Amino acid sequence: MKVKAANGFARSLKAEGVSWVSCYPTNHVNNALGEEGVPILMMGEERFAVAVADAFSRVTCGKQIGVCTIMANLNAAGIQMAFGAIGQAWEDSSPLLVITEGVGQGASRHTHFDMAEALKSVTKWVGKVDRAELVPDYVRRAFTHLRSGRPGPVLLIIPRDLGEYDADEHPYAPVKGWRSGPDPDDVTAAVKALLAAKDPLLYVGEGVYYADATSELVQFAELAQVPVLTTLKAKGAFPEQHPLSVGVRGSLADHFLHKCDLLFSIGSSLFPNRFSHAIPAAEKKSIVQCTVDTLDINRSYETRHAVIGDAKLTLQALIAELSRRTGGPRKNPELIEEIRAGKQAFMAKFRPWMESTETPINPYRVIGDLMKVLDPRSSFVTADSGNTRDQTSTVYEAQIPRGHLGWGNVSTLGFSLAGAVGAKLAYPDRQCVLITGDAGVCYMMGNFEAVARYKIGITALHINNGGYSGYGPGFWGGGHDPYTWKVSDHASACMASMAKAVGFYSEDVTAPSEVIPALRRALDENAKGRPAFLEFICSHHPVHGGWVRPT
Ligand SMILES: Cc1ncc(C[n+]2csc(CCOP(=O)(O)OP(=O)(O)O)c2C)c(N)n1
Ligand SMILES: [Mg+2]
Repeated sequence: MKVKAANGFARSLKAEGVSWVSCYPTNHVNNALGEEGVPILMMGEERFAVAVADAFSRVTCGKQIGVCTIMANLNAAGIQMAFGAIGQAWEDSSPLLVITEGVGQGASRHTHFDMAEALKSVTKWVGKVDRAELVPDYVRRAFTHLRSGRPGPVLLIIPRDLGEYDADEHPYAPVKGWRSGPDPDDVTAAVKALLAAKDPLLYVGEGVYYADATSELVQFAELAQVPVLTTLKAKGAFPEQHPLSVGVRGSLADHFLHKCDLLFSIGSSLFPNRFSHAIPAAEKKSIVQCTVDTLDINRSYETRHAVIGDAKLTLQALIAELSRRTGGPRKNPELIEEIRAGKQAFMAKFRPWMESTETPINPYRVIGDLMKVLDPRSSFVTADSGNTRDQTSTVYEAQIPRGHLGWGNVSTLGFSLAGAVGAKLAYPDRQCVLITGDAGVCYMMGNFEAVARYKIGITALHINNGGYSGYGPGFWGGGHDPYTWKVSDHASACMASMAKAVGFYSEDVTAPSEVIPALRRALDENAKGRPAFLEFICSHHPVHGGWVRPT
């Protein structure tokens, strides 16, 4: 049976289990999706359309692929606006599928923007379909890249004028994706190094999430009896209430990073970016790096032992080898006590801020109260760029896989809204909350209408501290950019009113005693399918607990 190329494409997405596509006009594929019964989510602008699809891939750890369509034909305005969002997915290795139209046959001389070329630097693969019957081949190839190896975004260009093909002659079957397992000799060497170390530390990256290996991780950590630190992107991959968890950042993470003589890494690039730790005195430590991508080996540090392969297969092999050598589970009560005492000291420092009754409200109070209201077993929290990320990632305890979404080198303002929306679409039964600052709110407001229109019941917490606080004076002495920090004077700009005007439930919260009741009211509204926005009038309170830098 003959089918138009764009319709054949829409059917292959259906076969791949794609349940919705986030969109922005124009793209001829949008209509084909409508005709084939694939729901489209029409967003407020391209960057958000990309970011929601990206976030969906992230929170489902690539089990479901987020797909978006963007305008890019003779008018490349859409893809130009989307570039930043695709760039973020690329730097954070997120398996995102971006669909554009491209220019028709013979029309390329009219355009100055070569989108395939421009997007190559931020994609794993670019495919341009140039004959209708090649649609299934290209989709097959795209999903192979999306489901195998190191994740990353893929761009498919599907021109408008391809015509039709015969779907019986060119059928489509979904792609499963393939994994590779580690070399047994490397596994043995890694386990020997682990057993020979005095103070090993397990350093966990997002690869553990994508390999669906969080339970193997717990098993391995308990067997090895080692402290476990996760990157910001991997927060929650190891339950943070576990006696072996040292969290993401703060005094405990700091202590064990300095103390360890062996850093045993799984699923991390170990690239010391802007929002991760460097390995202090790395030249004096042994590094074992288990990763799916050889690109990461000997990249930032000398890797003494590498184990190349999928994190789940690697952890299974490590568990088997370690059990064989140790005869099964051991206990390390001194280590457990060291972590317990360290957590107690950590909390002794933060609790006064998390329970502060000062006004304006201390931002840590908002996070502390949020932790009292949310059920950690069935919720999702993400934070935006700025102090909100740094304050949340330090004290918020993520207890389940993807109970928190963090990111790597690029943390673009406003992404937290996409993170929460992606999470709510993936896990409708979870309470999904984003924490953002004054800059983040401005970056996301144009999309509130779409979130309300689709009845996506998420809650946005706006920490209004009256400034771009990472930069201002009064926080860290003079501030590094003191001329550019003061914004969001609540007397002249009320973001909660704006949110209300486009359909959100909203409140201004000025009293600490009102934080919990307001959170409850917002979550109740979410349960009815209405998004909520709470604007907290907060104090200028600095971030405590930083990223470890080289010694
Ligand atoms: C798209 C983008 N542009 C610029 C930045 C740099 N940046 C990081 S945080 C920030 C200001 C954050 O201010 P606010 O949202 O008020 O959060 P606060 O730190 O005050 O809690 C800026 C400009 C960024 N992360 N993303
Ligand atoms: Mg601010």
